Amino acid sequence: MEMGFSGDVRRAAETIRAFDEATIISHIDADGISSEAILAQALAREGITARSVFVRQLEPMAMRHVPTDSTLKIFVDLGAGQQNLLEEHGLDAGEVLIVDHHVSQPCDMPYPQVNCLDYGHQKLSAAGIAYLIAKEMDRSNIDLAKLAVVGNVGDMMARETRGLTGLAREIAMEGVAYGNIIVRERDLNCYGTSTRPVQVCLAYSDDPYIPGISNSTAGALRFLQKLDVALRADGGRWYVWEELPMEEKRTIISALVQQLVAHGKETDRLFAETYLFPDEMERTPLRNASEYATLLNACGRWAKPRIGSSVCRGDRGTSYQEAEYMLRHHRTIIRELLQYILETGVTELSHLQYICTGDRFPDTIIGIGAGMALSKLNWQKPIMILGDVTDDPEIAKVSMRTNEWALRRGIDLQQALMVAAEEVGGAGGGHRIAAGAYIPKTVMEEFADRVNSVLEQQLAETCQDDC
Ligand SMILES: [Mn+2]
Repeated sequence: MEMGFSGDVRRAAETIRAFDEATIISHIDADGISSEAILAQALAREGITARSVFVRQLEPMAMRHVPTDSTLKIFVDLGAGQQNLLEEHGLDAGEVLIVDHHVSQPCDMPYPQVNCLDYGHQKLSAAGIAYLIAKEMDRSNIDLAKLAVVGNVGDMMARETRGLTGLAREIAMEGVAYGNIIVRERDLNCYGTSTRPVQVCLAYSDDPYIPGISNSTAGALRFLQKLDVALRADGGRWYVWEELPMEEKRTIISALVQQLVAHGKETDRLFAETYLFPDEMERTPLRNASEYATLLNACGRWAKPRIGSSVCRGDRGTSYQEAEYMLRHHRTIIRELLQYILETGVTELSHLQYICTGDRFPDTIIGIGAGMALSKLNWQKPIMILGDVTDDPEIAKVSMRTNEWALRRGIDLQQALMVAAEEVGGAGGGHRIAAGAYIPKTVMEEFADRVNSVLEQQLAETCQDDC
């Protein structure tokens, strides 16, 4: 039997081929939606009928959407950490396939699973694995590499390394070979390079923070006007970064480097590898991986993952219009959340900072808010946001975020939330850098204290070994 990750991928493709019908159970974020779209298309091309079920989280309540029928149940971007739930639901090992990149839960039932974590691939998302399975089913599925890149970028696999690495990057290069991806190696590390006027793009970016430019559209415009570059097209429209000639991009980047150097700042984070999609319409959020992923996240967060999935499958009509509307709405609410956090202020404990947002914002976006707020607050302390859950008045949703700096010091949010949530009768999970939990609302403050002491312990343990 072929061993290793590629063996698992091959067996998964064989399992899928053995069925005529499948149910794909996936997560509502960009990675989950792109994973579902990859598998749904690969299955359809193979003549396998597939129905999709999207869930916010695979918890007991959500299990009722999982059918107990003769179809193959493919759990993607979830399932590894909830195998006991599958067993309780009465699912047999022969009718399940788990495609996941989250920490696996021990389970008596030997569910077949393709999980890159088991082989040390930390920087590959579920969409990447789904793509590898699709390609194993048929080489012609190489066109789906583009969606795998969207999923990987959406799951932050490129963020800390400022570009995809390992298998995720190999997949991007397959898209380059196919022709629907362009990789730009040392591009501007900025969000909105396909849709925002250059000065807006620069002003909205604060990583790295550039004095006089970050957080100031007027400042960014003054900066650009001093350079010899054309900022407007015929008719007065502002150019977006992506459409500037290479030479002008170089002029702007070297001026930005000078600006950073003049303030004694590092210039590394000014650059990142970016992924462009030349087959999409210019100046739309579908033109690059990070804006495409945000569009899918917006669909999921507003309970319309199927709209996102249609866009992934090529609908550029009604579904795309609806998705774009949700993206605009999404940005407004996130901006309000960030403002709320900064204006209200966080409670600082010794090893974390937290804030309760109550019912002001939907629980589906507080994680994004946490990530954005971290860079504007004390970045050395992980941030925790607690908020109400729409459909359960007794439960609070917890979202935590930290950074690579803290990970290197031994912080593991997944472990901290899992341990602390279990103690109060809740449940937690996720990744070392970003994790979440559901807990009873009555114990929010004790919970924050408890997580604080787990984090303290994690740091102490790492220091014993290394310091
Ligand atoms: Mn994922």
